[in-house]
Amino acid sequence: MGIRNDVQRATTDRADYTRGCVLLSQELTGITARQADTALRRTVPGWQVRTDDPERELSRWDLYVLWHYVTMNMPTAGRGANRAHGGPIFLPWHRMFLLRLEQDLQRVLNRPDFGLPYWDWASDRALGSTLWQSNRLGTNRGAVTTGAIGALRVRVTQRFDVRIGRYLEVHAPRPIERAAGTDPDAPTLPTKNDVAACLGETAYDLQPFDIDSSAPDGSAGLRNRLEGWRPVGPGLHNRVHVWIGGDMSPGTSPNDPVFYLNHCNADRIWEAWMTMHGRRYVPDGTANGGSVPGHNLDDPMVALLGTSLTPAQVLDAASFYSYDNLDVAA
Ligand SMILES: [Cu+2]
Repeated sequence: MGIRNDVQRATTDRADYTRGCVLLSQELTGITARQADTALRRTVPGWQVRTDDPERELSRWDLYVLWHYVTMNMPTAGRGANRAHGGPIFLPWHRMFLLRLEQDLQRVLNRPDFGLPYWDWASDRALGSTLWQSNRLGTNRGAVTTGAIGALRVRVTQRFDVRIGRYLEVHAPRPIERAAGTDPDAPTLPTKNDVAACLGETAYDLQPFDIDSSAPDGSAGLRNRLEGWRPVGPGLHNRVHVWIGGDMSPGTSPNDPVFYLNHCNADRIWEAWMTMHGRRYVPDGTANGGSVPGHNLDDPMVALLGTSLTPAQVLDAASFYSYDNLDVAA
């Protein structure tokens, strides 16, 4: 069982993490762009993969990108909601997603006790932070071509076309791209006050269990505040995506290793919240507790790699990993 440490403090874990990400992006699966296209078209009518080379192989890393994209494009009831975002399922689904990547990293690193590191963005907010040195996570503006993740390659990118809508492009391998701090919607990273406000939420989630979840007293529920839709968006998790920009913006954002560092910190805040408020989750699928199919306590979550889990099965992280500390707003 791994301990999840601060990426800025845990030197060995950071080096292992960046090395493991590159290894997974170099591990070809035998699954081609053409096969991914066939599978996608079979899943949902109108979905497709476009490519200049149907025989191009996807890496293990690319399968996570594909998994995230697919789940994000499976809508559920509620405004802005899908099977992984915009509703209560957001935190448990990403917990399962990170768990699978963590297990893959343990395998390629041959380190069964490896724990995914987290990035405590609220205490590491500078554009010039050492995190962005080439021997850490690489530059936060432009293409990441040198250093620890300079060899990581992106092959799967979300695109939009007015005639066919959203689609996936499998293209020639290229480096990760970022544009930190350039989007006027998120000129800065979230603050410790923002994190403290998450811990102050007493409900896990609120009606209508989507991106509008909020109450007249200003509360938004832990999930909606931490995901970053209310009371002011983009906040918390969403704000980190928008602040980094580039490959971190679209549904293919797991291309960037920073995706997992951000989600690991969001998961840590959720864990801190449960330590304070109890391991509570809504909706439970009953008439009284509310029901949103695909988001309920015992609904199986969309799993492309590994077996599916339910929110109930991941509510207690202790059976999978632990955090070095839960002083998330300190
Ligand atoms: Cu996501």
